[in-house]
Formats: sequence, C-alpha cells, structure tokens
Amino acid sequence: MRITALAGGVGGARFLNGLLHHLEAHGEVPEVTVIANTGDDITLYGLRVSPDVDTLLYTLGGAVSESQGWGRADDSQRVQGELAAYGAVPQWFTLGDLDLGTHIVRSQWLGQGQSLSEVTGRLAERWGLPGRGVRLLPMTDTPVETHVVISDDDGQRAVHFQEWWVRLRASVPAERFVVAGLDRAAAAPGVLDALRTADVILLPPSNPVVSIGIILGVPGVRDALRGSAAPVVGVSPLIAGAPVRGHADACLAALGLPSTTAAVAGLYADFLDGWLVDPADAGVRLERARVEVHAEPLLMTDVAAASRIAGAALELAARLSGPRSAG
Ligand code: FO1
Repeated sequence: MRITALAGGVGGARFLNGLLHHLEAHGEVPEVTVIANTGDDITLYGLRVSPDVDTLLYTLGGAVSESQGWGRADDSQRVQGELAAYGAVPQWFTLGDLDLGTHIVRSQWLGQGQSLSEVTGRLAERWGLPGRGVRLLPMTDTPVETHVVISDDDGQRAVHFQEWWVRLRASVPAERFVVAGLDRAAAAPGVLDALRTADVILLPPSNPVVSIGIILGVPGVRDALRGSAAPVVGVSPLIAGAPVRGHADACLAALGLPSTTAAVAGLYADFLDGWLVDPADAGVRLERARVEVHAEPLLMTDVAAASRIAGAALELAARLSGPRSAG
C-alpha cells in the first residue's frame, strides 16, 4: 500500500513513527513517501538548518531527543557556548553539537550545487529511512522561508518564523504569514507524483497553518490532492480546541479562525475525506458533510499510542477507499 503524507515537525514525526510501527507490527512492508515542510528553514552562522526535515530524520531514525521532540538525544551545546562567548547572534535558537553535524554537511552539499532533494536523500540514507520503507522529500528544492508579520514597539515588521516561534514563543500576535517565493517554487521531484499515485494520503497532526498549510501552498500540491483517487485522511492537531503541542491556536488566530478541530478541517475542506478527532470533539459538525469523522483518543503519549492512531487513520481510509464520491 503506497502511503503519502504531508508532515511538519514534532507532531508529524511522532505520528509517522507510529505509522511505521503499526505497519511493521502488521507485517506490512511500509511504502511511505513523506513530503516535508521546508518553510521553517533558516540560515544561522552561515549554516542551512531545516528543522522539520531534521525532526523527521531524527525521529524516524531513532535519534531524536524525546524530551524536546526535536534535536538529537544526549546532545551537548559546547559549540553554542563558544558562539555565545564570541557574541555571535542569535543565541535564542539552540544548535546542539551533534545536530550541527547535520547542518554543516547539508550546507557543504548545497554549496557544492546539490539540490535540497539530493541532500535530504543522503541524510535520510544515514538515518536508515529507506530501510524502513520511507522516502523523505522536501516540499520544494527552492529555498523558501516562512516569515511572520507582527507589530510591536518597533512598529510593524516581518520576523523569521523561528524567531516568532522560539524567541517570542508566539506571544506577539501574528498578523499574517508570508512565504517569500512560495508561489514561484516548483514542487520537488517526486512530490506531485507521490500524491497522484498514492493509495492513501495522510495528514498527520502537524500545524495546519505553518506546516501543512505551507506545503499546500506549493504550486500543484492542492490540485494533486483534489484530483487524487486516494482517500485523504487527516488527524486533528487540536483536542477540545487546544493544540497538543506548539502554537496552532495562535496560527489559526492569524487567519481569523477559532481554535477548533472544525476550523482546521475547514482548511482542508476541498480535498479531505476523513477526519480523526479526539473523543472530546466527537460531536463536531464539519462544514463539508461528506467528510467522515471518527473519534479516537489522539494524545500521542508514546509510540504505542501513535501506532494505534495511525492504525485508526488507515482503517478510516480503507472504509473510504474507492473512487471519491462526487461533491
Ligand atoms: N525549538 C525551540 O523551542 N527552541 C530551540 O532552541 C530550538 C532549536 C532547534 C534546533 C534544530 C531544530 O531542528 C529544531 C529546533 N527547535 C527549537 C524546534 C523548532 O523550532 C520547531 O520544531 C519547528 O521549527 C516547528 O515545527
């Protein structure tokens, strides 16, 4: 069964790790293509950092810091300490010593003219993703970055998404998200084909605005989802209106939307077939009546929980399989 998933950072990575465990536990050989958000990417100290890609690499490669959900397990910050001693800025984004290895080699290979897809494929090799049946694709090879328009004492300005997310902790309201160049970015090789040929398309509980939403902004992605014969099943990133992690509520507010699972499903309304909600939201009414809703406890406390949730998503997709109903 060919599965294609759009994924952002921590929530997406944890869900996909659960999906692989579910498939492996059921004796299925995973055939999963993950389309990763690259809007979080940032250049720091001359190095190209790709947080969502790295979170997927480390989580699916078994090396992620479980307590943080990002970065490497058992990492240290000796280099970061040296950078601080030199007064290098910024100091609000922690790059561990082991993590820096990834950014150095990514930057070297990009500097040699390799595409982000080629680089990501080489990084994935080292972390054994092909051996788990996973193909990890950046959404585009075009360098793009999400910026956030905010207004504070310094007036209205755009800050990099990571500064808003990490330094400001989304405490300053986002007026809008801008991804310079996204409308001219080409989908990376294999991305549109993976959506068109999938047997099942999954939307993990990643941030619907700054992760999934950015991937949907890549030309051709939304059309491929609309036109795909495969059932598209999403997992709510909100439970009873609260994000399980991160600042999805602040991101929805930037779009003038309430922090509800129905609002998130509404962002996917033109292609969504199935929607997994937590029992706390079991009575939700979606604007597109044809979307089939299934209630399943959605707290991904561990791999076993993530595996159960992924199994429920696949079961819902199986019930929805076959030519999409019109309308
Ligand atoms: N998140 C933080 O809250 N603080 C950090 O210092 C931080 C550093 C960092 C370094 C590498 C990386 O891959 C991710 C990192 N993150 C950090 C998480 C990151 O901001 C988010 O996971 C995603 O960008 C949002 O999806």
